[in-house]
Amino acid sequence: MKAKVLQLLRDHSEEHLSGEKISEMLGCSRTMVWKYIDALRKEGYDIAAVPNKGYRIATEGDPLSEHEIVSRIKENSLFHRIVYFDSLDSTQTTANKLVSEGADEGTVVIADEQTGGRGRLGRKWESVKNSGIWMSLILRPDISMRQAPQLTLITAVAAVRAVEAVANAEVHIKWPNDILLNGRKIAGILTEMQADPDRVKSVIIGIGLNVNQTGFEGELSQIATSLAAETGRTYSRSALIAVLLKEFEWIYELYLSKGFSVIKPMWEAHASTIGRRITASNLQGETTGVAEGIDEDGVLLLRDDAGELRKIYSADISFAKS
Ligand code: BTX
Repeated sequence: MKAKVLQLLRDHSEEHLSGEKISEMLGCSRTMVWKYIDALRKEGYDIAAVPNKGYRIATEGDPLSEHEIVSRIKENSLFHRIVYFDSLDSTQTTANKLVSEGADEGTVVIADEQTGGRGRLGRKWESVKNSGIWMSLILRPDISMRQAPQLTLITAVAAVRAVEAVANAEVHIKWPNDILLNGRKIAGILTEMQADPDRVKSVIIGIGLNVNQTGFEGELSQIATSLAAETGRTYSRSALIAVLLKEFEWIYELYLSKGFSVIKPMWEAHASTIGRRITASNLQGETTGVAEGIDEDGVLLLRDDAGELRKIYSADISFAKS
């Protein structure tokens, strides 16, 4: 209900909304409306009350809470359950626990801070408080294990579209899971799955997106960036989360009904890897050549220097000298 009050105030931020009107619209008593407003104010929302006119919400900062996020998500969204924490070790770990307890598709775990945020191969993902989007989506698609990596590419398309819509910035995807703005990493995607030998049981997609950081230290100062650092303004993370989930939902549904071939051109339109000379490093070693594209499964096709077309299933990519 707090989310509904918040949504109403935001939808009418140009005018005052009386307690009576809010109580009518939400079907609760005026005393309850007052209690919700009081609770929102205690959380830091600037809600003015003018006698005989009503309530009006002032321009917001960037608060993050379950009702703040829920208030921005459309009804009947695939993402019907938001599980929010001020601080977590890793949203992936919590999502894994929820999956083992039977959490259904469309559950989202979000934290304001992660103390043990992780990337691929056990790498650390810096996730400081008040600055980024650290979230994990729980999905239960009816796909084979071979198809699961396609979900990383789908998520990358959704993330790029969301960032471009909100920040009007041009963002690129570096295969498979890096999102780059002006050549630096603003987001990473970590896809983990639970599977039987032939079918996927559940997939947890972790998304880390740097939003309002003003800078990075140490090793990250050379490779990472945030939306705020690149565009010179700050963003509402909850609004960006809502756009990202909306983008993800329709692309995911399109994928489930029509297959990856429909998503492939959308991914290619944003890929910075294709046509470039790159080095792919993985447990098998290093391969340098020209990235020719991805195949129908989302596997990277790399023409190596001996002219042979190689399939790269997973690797770290760096751009090589031509
Ligand atoms: P990755 O293995 O491709 O990238 C990890 C590398 O990225 C690190 O070794 C470091 O060089 C760099 N890095 C670390 N933190 C940041 C940052 N904040 N911004 C830019 N670069 C950074 C990428 O793995 C996948 C990351 C997924 C993170 C999400 S957050 C929500 C969910 N929970 C969780 O623990 N992980 C995922």
